[in-house]
Amino acid sequence: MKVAVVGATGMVGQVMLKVLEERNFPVTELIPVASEKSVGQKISFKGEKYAVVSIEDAVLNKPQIALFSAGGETSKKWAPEFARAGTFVIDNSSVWRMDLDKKLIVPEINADIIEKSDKIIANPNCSTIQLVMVLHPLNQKYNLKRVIVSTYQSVTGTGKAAVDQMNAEMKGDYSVKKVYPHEIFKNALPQCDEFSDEDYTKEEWKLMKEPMKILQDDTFTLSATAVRVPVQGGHSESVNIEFENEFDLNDVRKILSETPGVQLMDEVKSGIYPTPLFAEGKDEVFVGRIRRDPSQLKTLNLWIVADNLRKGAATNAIQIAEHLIEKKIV
Ligand code: 11C
Repeated sequence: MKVAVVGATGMVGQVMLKVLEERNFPVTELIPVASEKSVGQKISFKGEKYAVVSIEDAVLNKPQIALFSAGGETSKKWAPEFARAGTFVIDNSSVWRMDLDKKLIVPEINADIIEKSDKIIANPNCSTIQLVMVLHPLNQKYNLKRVIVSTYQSVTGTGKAAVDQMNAEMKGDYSVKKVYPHEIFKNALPQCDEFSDEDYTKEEWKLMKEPMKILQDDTFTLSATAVRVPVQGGHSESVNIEFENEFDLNDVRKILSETPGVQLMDEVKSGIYPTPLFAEGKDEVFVGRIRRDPSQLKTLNLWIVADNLRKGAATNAIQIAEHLIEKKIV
């Protein structure tokens, strides 16, 4: 496969390259794409050096697959150009996710809806992916009624400049350009991304809309609060789930322990529950702290953690690409 990675020098792009290598994805030619200032820079991949090319040159090269993680504006302008050239675009930005003509895919849940005509496929938001990986199997058995999620999102979700801000603040240096409206070190900001409709942030709206599309189920409601915390990598979520049906807690644990891509870590007596440090660099979605909500019937609380750059972005995108190959769509 001729594979373009658009945004190859960015945080997600770098993890995409690593995951392509690790999973031994059948890359015959890598086309790393980045902004004009990086053109010509060499990228190492599987022991070879590849020169970064411009996006114009990458389209002309007609890759079979293009993994995009270069921001919404680049995706909006260039994904259709690649699609016209016959490339399958797997896009990590938010621009196509809620488009009625585009599929929003988490492979373990809904890869079977992808068709040959789907030339632009959307990768969901990182905090959405880890949430639906847990909601989906429970919805199938017990039927979701209402979900309340509060996130604890790491700074890699914002990008390199945010990591630089946090690291500088840790050293007492407050001179670097602030990415966040407040200090992030020793802090918690109830704001991920910009504020939008009804005083919710864009991140909260993604969390409140994308799950219904992925699960193809609009019969449940979902309310979200997204918080940025001074964690380098890995997003955590505290989730309150009300079901239509009565559930059995041991069965919930059994279902999650048997769900591909989900790893149960729920032994509180031994201090076992997931943390972002543990999840860093791993592809699974980790779940623990599963307990009944004593304030309401048919309701439970749990805690979900995943590496936002892996399953939340790069790994999910590459799993979609693997599905295209496996089903002979590409
Ligand atoms: C964050 N979830 O942690 C965001 C990053 O729509 O793909 C990814 C934004 C997106 O801030």
